[in-house]
Amino acid sequence: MNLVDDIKKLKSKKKAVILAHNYQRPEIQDIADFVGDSFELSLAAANTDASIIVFCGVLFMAETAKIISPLKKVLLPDARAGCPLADMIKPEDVKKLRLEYPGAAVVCYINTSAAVKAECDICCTSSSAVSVVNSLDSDTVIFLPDRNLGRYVSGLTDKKMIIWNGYCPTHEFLSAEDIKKLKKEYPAAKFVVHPECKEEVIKLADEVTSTSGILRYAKTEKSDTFIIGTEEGILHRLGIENPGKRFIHASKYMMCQDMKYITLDSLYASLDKEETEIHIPKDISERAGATIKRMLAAAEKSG
Ligand code: CIZ
Repeated sequence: MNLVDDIKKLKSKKKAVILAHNYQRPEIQDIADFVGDSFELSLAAANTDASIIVFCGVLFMAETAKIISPLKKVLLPDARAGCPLADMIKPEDVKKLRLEYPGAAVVCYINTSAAVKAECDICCTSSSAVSVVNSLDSDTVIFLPDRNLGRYVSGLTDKKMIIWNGYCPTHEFLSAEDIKKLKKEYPAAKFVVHPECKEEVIKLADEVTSTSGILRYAKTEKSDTFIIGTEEGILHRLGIENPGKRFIHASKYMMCQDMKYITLDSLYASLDKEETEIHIPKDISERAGATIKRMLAAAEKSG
């Protein structure tokens, strides 16, 4: 017997479902029932009959799944798997911003804690950020916590944007110099980048999009070589879904340690002991849920 078989057995015995983010280790993606971005995974969690969801991702993602499916048991296999970007803003910061900019709408990126989401008006993902901001009645928008995504959105809206100064350390690593070098080496390659990257990098891109957008772009774009500007985990799925195409990772430093805490060992232990269970106080869960539901309503409206 090996660990993969043991996990599969335990999963079916406990009627659990395993969800893995696009940035997870290859072996975790391979054993998962669904692989996707945080929002796709939360929807998968809501649509499953399984009563136990093992969320192989980071804390804010597991929290989002729990908010959407409060009656299900949501497990995060390694309690250390956090998000430095999400940790760059606290609920008190949002309260202060509201006092400073009365009347401004508050938009939070999905990379925020449940407690921060509870203080905001509407949530967004990297793929819905522009349409969410443009859907608001208010002329002034507070956008948090990612400064790079905020700056990117500000170029595609007439709203006055107040942008929190947070950033994802993994995406911040990538420089324009790295890309210029790679473009020289692979002149025919398309460069596709995540909007959490710096402005100087985004300016060089052929396409700026979320992880699910990167996966779609690689499938539909005619080119056979791509430079990928996001966390390395996505290269596994890109390779599987696009035989014959070549994917060059933009920087070996774009590796999220938090995502990599989850291993086959910690996944097995999590299923076995049913740890670490996500608990969110009812009041926070309800208010954060309303923030997420407003994003869904905005997406439905914009088609
Ligand atoms: O929402 C996600 O999963 C994140 C953090 C990034 C993305 O673009 O998918």
